[in-house]
Amino acid sequence: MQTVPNSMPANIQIEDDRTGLETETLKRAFLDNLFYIQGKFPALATPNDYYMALAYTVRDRLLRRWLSSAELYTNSGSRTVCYLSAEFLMGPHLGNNLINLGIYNQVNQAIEELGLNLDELLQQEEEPGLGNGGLGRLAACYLDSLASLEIPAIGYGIRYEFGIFDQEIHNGWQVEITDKWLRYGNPWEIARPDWAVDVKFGGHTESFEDELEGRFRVRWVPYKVVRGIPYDTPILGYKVNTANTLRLWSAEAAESFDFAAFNSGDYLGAVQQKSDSENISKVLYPNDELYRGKQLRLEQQMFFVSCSLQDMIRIMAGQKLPLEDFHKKFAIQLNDTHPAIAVVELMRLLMDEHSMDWDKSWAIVHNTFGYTNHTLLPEALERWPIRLFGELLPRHLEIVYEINRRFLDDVRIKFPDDGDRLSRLSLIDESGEKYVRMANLACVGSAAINGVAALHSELLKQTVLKDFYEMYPEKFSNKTNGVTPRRFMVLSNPRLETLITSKIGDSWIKHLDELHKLEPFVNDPAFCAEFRQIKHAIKQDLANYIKVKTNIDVNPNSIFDIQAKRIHEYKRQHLNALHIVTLYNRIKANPNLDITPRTFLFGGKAAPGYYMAKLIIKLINSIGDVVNRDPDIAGRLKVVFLTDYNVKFAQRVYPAADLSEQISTAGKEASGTGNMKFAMNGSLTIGTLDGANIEIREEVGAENFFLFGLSAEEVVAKKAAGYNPMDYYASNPELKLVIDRISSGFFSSGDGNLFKPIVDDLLYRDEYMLMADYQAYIDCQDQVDHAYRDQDHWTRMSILNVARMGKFSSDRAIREYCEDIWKVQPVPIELDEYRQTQTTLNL
Ligand code: 26Q
Repeated sequence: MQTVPNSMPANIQIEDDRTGLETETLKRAFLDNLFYIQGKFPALATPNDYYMALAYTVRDRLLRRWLSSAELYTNSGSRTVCYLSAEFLMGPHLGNNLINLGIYNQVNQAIEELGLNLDELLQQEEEPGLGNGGLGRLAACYLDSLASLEIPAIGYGIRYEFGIFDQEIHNGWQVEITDKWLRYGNPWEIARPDWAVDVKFGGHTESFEDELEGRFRVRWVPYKVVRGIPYDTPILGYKVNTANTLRLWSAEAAESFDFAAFNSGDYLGAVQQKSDSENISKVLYPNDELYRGKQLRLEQQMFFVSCSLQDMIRIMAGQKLPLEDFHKKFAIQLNDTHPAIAVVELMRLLMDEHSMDWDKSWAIVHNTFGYTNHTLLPEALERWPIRLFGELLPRHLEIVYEINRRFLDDVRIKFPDDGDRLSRLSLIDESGEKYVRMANLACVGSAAINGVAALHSELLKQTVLKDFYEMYPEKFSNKTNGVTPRRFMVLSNPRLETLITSKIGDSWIKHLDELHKLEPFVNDPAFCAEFRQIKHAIKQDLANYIKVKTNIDVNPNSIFDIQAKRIHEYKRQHLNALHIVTLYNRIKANPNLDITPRTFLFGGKAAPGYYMAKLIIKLINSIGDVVNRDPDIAGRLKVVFLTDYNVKFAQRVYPAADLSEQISTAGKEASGTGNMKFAMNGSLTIGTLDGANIEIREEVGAENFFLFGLSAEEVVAKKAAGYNPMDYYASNPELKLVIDRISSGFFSSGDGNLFKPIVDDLLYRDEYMLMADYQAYIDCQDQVDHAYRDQDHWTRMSILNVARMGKFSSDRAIREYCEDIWKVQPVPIELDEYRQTQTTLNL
């Protein structure tokens, strides 16, 4: 509530309908939006109309923060972080904004008094699934932390018309459905067509002499020009006034280009050009098992990178800042190599469009960028065929060659007479067909290079980026990933949040290390009992949901054993499946076996072109069909494949887990972030020494973590010594029985061929060493079975996991990036309470 200034009598207190937080005001604003924005009387309104009315009501309440933040960043000399990412997997905005604005309870009450249910309205939101998995979700968590830490930041990406596909399961197989997330409109974004920019593609270059300075210059005559329209979404910090911007670019035809064709009578040609242009931001590429160089993908990367860099230059011009200070104004982070073309595009913009010379431009460029690597799989490294690259980006290829020439000169000075090293470091792969190597470009063009977990950063230095480490050791560091506790604890697990806050206050939400204060409560029986009841209630909720969705009954007293992540051979969902078949076989052989009841839950999408991953989904569903129907098994094992795993669903799943499966082959998972979300909600982890699992185990204590399997070093050593998976099959009768059951057609209505690709791979290749890790995994699962029988002890381990997960807040990760890489400081936002009530324009 605010006092209205001067022009009104001072004693009147009113609340603005667009900002007020009293229940009556919220109700009035909601009904107003329903009427004036959705154009509906309540009697005709659909649940989606109610959701939209509430979304606009909330958006109104954050606009003042948003515009004030933007204004202050423009007027202050602060350095701004620009997070360039081809993916932002934001998840639903409404609930998160209620939490971060601190108005969840008020809004809940207002909605209730209107006879509606807030949870139901929250479920209405179509989530913006503009990412594949970990990398895109990490970008979203980092935006939350940047805003919460009051750091000026802009997230730059692509406004895909279709995000990650929706998954359906037909007869056990994955079927992909187009994700039409914009179908009912998006209340969170504001288009800013006045800041549109043009991006050139194709054509050729011409050199000329600069008339004024007599310098050699290059002009790029493109074949086509595409216009990028920015759409802005506010990103609120948690209980601060900061609201940063996520700016996503949508592609349109550049009008001036259609005209030429139009005037010459080629109307259909002009329309074709228009639709070709719009294709660029049409669909998110699903990540594949293999890197494939698709032209449209390179166009997407160039498109959003060029739009974003031009936007930064526009911002500088608006502030009358000299371009020489670009690196002082902006720190740009490359989220993997997907935006790495930015190194070249910034050179081009500075030299060709702003007449700067090479040395000055290069000094700016390599003081601007940081590069985060997210993979150790060599087959996943991006590289573009020279021919494709040169046809689409002729000027960029010239600049790449020049960067490379100068870089290799530096290499020769540091490592004379080392031709092999030169060819490994070169930005151009010349071993066969020629390629531009994007990771090499990112390393040369960046001041800082980091991996995403301690092990991953070490392995980077020893393997894929070894030569770059030897060339530039000072550029390398580790930044272990983190996740936002606002979305993944407060919003998704309100019962746990309330319990924790009742004991230690609520400052842990901003300072997650304070969860340590929970440790003494492991000796408080009342606390433990309450903690256990909460977990049980959440499991019951998920069980109800599963019943509605799949008609499968699951027992909330069973162990909820969950593996939720993209389906990939290296993540080894099929190792989990081998365990299920092992237990099944044991019970069939011994119907009175004493075994702790378990529910195996899987969630995750397979890349549409990744055959083995799709077959693994079919295998899990096929095993489930048999296990769930077998009366001998009743009450002991259940297998459920949770269809269409996404952020919204993940928020239900993490809090309900007892056991979190993090079972990748050691050395393959860069970090993992689901592992963190599970553990901070009290699941125990069964996992390998891979990615961030190692650090999670260090934090929570080895005695509160189920470790198994080969280490990364052992994996390498075993391969070097000549790995033969068949040896394990031949010498382990239980494993042999499992494999034989699968290949016999037992789970595939007698079809012995269906799972042959999986079986043959395991027996004759087994790149991810399931056979080598099988027995250790089974033994470890037996320990889990026993541990779960002592519920008091299990609960204590679970509480200690929550209490010791503070390190894995994305706030910690972002603080490290700010200090070590970006060199940026917080800029707190002061709100001028009265600005938005002005009735005259002070221009
Ligand atoms: C590349 C080229 C063409 C089309 C698609 C892609 C593509 C898209 C997305 C390649 C990779 C991705 C996503 C990778 C990813 O999510 N990596 C994960 O990043 C997480 C955050 O750092 C880590 O925790 C995971 O370990 C890592 O697998």
